[in-house]
Amino acid sequence: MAKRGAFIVLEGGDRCGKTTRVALLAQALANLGHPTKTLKFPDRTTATGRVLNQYLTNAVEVDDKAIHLLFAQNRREAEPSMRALLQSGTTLIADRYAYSGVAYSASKGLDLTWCQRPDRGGYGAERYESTRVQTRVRSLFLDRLRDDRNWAVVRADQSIEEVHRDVMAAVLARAIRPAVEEERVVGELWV
Ligand code: FDM
Repeated sequence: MAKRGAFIVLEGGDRCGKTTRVALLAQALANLGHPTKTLKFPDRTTATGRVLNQYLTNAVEVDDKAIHLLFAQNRREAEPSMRALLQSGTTLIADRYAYSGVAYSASKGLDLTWCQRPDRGGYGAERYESTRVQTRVRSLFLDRLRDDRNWAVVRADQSIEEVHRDVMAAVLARAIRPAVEEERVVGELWV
């Protein structure tokens, strides 16, 4: 069986530098010879993504549980092509994924385990940019989600080069090595 690609997710609060990190990481992994593609969630270009964009920019109101499921649906739409890319050896780097889904919805009071359900196997200017929401999201990321076996926490209050060094160390150890050296098939999140 051909080696599969790694699936790397960068999560964090709004405006913490994820987009810069994704670009730098993609370049560094490509330089190491790994075919690499970047993704961003929510993907605001699809039909579900356009509704999510309206929600995030306060153009429409949507029930908390309904919008959570729509974010999950937006990821599910991308799943077949992501699996195909991973299985064919392309490493994927996502700017946010299901951890944001859980942290942002749980920050509004939804049950954390309920929030994980739609992504389980088989299945500022913007609304959230307030200190109150970001503080709750941060503690959900750090206190409730960090024990996850896939998860590495990187301090963002360092220079761009220092953060990149820490991101690379985490990515090589947690994602690239298991994907490339163990020939595993692409699994499920939160099984
Ligand atoms: N967000 C993102 C969620 O609330 N749920 C999700 O499942 C995902 C993927 O959308 F406020 C929120 C997090 C953030 C916004 O902003 C996306 P960016 O600037 O496009 O990352």
